[in-house]
Amino acid sequence: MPLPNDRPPSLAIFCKVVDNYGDIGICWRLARQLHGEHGVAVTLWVDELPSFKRICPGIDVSAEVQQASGVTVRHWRDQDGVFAPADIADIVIEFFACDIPPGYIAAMAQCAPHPAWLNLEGLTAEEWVEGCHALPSPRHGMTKHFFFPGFTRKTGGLLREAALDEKRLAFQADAVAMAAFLGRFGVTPAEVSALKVSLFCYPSAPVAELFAAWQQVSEPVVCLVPEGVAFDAVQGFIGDDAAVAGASRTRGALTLRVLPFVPQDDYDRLLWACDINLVRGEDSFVRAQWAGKPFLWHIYLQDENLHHVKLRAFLQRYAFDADGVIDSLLQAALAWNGADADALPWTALWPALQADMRRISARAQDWRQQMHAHGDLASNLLAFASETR
Ligand code: TRH
Repeated sequence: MPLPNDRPPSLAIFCKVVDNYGDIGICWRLARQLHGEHGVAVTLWVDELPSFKRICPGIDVSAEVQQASGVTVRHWRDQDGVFAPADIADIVIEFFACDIPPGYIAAMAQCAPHPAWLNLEGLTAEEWVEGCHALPSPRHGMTKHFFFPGFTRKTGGLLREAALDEKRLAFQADAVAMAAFLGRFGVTPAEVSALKVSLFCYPSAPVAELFAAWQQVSEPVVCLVPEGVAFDAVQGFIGDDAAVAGASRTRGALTLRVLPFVPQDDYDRLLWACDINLVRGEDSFVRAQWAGKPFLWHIYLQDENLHHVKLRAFLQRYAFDADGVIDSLLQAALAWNGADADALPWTALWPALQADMRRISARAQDWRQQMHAHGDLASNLLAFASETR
């Protein structure tokens, strides 16, 4: 972005935590990358620090202002602040259409030039996104632009750090490091060579049915689930002990291990170390795609089953290869999300999925390459901000 004295731009991200970890997860990932790779002076305004602390344990939940990985983190408490033009960043991002403070907008309007003002939207594979990405919208005498992440060249792409592949390949090439990482969660050497599945989903996923199916398979399955995820099904499987981090139970072919909720970078390592990843929401869904391993996505529930439309839009892009639709993957993905009224039981869906694992793996790797070609969201966003200012 061209600035008078060639200084890197400053950028403010406003994040309201609606629920869970995806809102802050995405904003934190973006903030870290913008600072670490592009030298941008980032201020991350976030209204809820305890959620932030779960994915970034160094966060002080009582601090008004703190530094984390070179990013200034400000506790966003109210809408009433008074700001001067000097307080305003060169690029202002409101995440998921959160309302940024009126005083901040008033000061933005006094800046010359006005800051680049972007509304960073949610990820969906639906086709209309291409038509809405980068659209301008006049506001308070300024222009706000919509910026959509996405799966095609006509969108902003997906968040991906420049060194991500290098880190993943180094980790996966080091069997000792990988076993030591898994060992931190109690995974034994014998379990390291079993089929390893990470589990992150919303409470509505048919987890108990999947556990029942896994108990009956011929080869051992080790399921690694962060504490609190699918709590009822996990507690039901664990039995009398509390389903807290460190708890585990083996029944039939399935060993279930409850993990602590790990920092964001360790969550990547978990995805890289597992053979299949069950992910959810937006950010873990994208990380599973960069991991390039087979995955099932549990989509965030929306009213009137709008999420089923979004799920199908993604599967239409993803669940096929040169030989056509990957039926086992499609069926399992729909059933996992309650989107198929005639779904087969998991005792049939899982073996079908496993039988196709080589094909599904190849598709995951292909897709990763395809997504790479669209650049990365942070770089795309900076380039766009520079054009609009
Ligand atoms: O937590 P999510 O369900 O988040 C969101 C929110 O619900 C949001 O409101 C909604 O808009 C969005 O989904 C679609 O799922 P998500 O997006 O995968 O975010 C989880 C974050 O937590 C992600 O950054 C990875 C991180 N994480 C860890 O750091 N450690 C862990 O142990 C786990 C399981 C996740």
